[in-house]
Amino acid sequence: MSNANVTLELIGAPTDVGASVRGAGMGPDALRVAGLPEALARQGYTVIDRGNLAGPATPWAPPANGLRHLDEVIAWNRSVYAAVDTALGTGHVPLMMGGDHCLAIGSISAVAWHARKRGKKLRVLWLDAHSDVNTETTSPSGNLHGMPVSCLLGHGPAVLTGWSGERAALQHDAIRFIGIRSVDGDEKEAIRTLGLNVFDMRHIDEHGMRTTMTEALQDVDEDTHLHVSFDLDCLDPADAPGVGTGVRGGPTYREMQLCMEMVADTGRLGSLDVVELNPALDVRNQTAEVAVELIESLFGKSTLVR
Ligand code: 4U7
Ligand code: MN
Ligand code: MN
Ligand code: MN
Repeated sequence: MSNANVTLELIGAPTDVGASVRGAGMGPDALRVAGLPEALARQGYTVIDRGNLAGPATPWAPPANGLRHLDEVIAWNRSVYAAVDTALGTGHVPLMMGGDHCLAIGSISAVAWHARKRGKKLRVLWLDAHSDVNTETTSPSGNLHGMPVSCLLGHGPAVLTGWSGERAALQHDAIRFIGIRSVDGDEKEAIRTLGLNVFDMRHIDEHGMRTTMTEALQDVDEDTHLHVSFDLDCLDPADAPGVGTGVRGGPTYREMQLCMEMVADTGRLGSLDVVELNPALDVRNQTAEVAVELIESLFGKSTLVR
């Protein structure tokens, strides 16, 4: 299928409701300023920018019962779910521009519903410095951007689970984590008991990005819907300073390029989240520009004809 027959639908979700550092709400516009729609159009895709979704302001209240801004997180995720559901229902590829990572609850729940309806095997690549598998009882912060994986596995607060039509949007073996290097004590326990597939930085150090991605993509086949949830703090902060919860020691720009190229090579990418970009902490929009270059590779841009 030529790229022109693929419609990419950009969906902005300008909120920092799940985070503790302000600024992720400016992410969608920073990606536009960095030229994301034009870059994808240059690759021949049909690109529709849906603009930004609306939702409640962030109250900056303390957590209640272990959860900060739960009502607002629900509202934003409902909007994201509806927009991603509409895009997939039209046969488009949704590209959700956050916003913080709590928005993956709505986005991936909608993706899971559609994958199941079409009899597709769903695989999720979670590119992140963090494992985001806290719950309201384990989270040291109460911030919901640290809990989306639990919600999607059916272990989060009841109001944020079951959106895909099943208790768990994802089975434990449907998600692969890449670039992890900051895991809270109780998250380590959860990773072990849930049997999650974590390719942490030590794994990438020892085996390299190429072997890591070969392993992570090993069961992706022609019946697979592949979703990438790209938290920009996965990258080393030297390359991507514009994030709220940066952690030293991440993949370099080149390693991340290879990761994206290997995903593109599968030809199975069906949906994408780009989250946690914080323009308030960025240096001349550098992180947004890096994100655009990586997304170009993710959608198949390469230096040579292959
Ligand atoms: B992100 C944290 F305690 N684990 O739960 C938490 F270190 O979406 C950070 O990956 C979560 O950026 C980071 O608050 C969430 C913390
Ligand atoms: Mn993160
Ligand atoms: Mn994250
Ligand atoms: Mn973050």
